[in-house]
Amino acid sequence: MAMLSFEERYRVKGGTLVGGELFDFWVGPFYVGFFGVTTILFSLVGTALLVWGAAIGPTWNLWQINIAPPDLSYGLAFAPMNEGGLWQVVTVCAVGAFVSWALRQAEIARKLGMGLHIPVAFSFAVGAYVTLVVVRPVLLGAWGHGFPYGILSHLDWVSNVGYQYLHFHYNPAHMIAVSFFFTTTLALSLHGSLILSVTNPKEGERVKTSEHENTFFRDTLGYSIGAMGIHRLGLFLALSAGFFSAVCIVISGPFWTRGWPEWWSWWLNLPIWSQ
Ligand code: UQ1
Repeated sequence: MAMLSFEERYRVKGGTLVGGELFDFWVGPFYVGFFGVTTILFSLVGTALLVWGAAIGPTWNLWQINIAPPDLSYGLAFAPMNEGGLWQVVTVCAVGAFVSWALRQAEIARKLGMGLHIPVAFSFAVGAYVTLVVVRPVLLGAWGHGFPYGILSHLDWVSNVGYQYLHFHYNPAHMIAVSFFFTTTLALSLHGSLILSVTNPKEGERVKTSEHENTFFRDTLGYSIGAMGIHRLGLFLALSAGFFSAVCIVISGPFWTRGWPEWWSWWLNLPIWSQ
């Protein structure tokens, strides 16, 4: 893509967290920076290891390729490469690449004098992944509790772990996470449709303003959250969805080992039901 004329103005020096001016340059449209270099290195090594894992494995069928974590008997030790060690190194590469990507976002935001909202938001997604493959396995005492890297295999893992707790939909944090996911889609569909409805007038008509946006929701609901408010609400809903997803899996095992339906016996055990 050709460099846009206004990009020159934003290609300012500084804002780096590591490396000073050494990596403070662009390649085509992409800002590099120290963390651009580390992102590329971790991604290339991680991807190459996944391909190698597929090559020494039984299939090239994209759906069935599986890079599994070590057996539970290895605990938190290093495993041989062909017995889960590959999964361990790939996990290091993935965490390295994701954290590098967040820090590159932070450097670009600092360079442009913006808030750090984007790297903070992305960190919630990274946090959810790290909860699955590092925090929960460490709390349970074995890397074997991480999920396998494969399309069908990771689906099987989710299904199996879900059934270990009999009925995962009874997990209260899972309920909260699902509610936040649905509410996020509600908020974005309301916001997206509202913005398109005011900015796509019929031929010859004027684009409508925020007065129309506010009035629509005051007429409909008696309340408008406002142009800034809807974005704050959207960010809160989306981050909460990711956060409670991480909570719902990290409490399964480390803090609750029985079926999730049984957790609700606290309700039946309330003293108000006894005579
Ligand atoms: C809203 O009130 C609002 O302010 C004008 C928007 O901003 C453009 C919106 O996108 C939406 C969806 C709403 C309505 C949301 C609530 C929570 C009342």
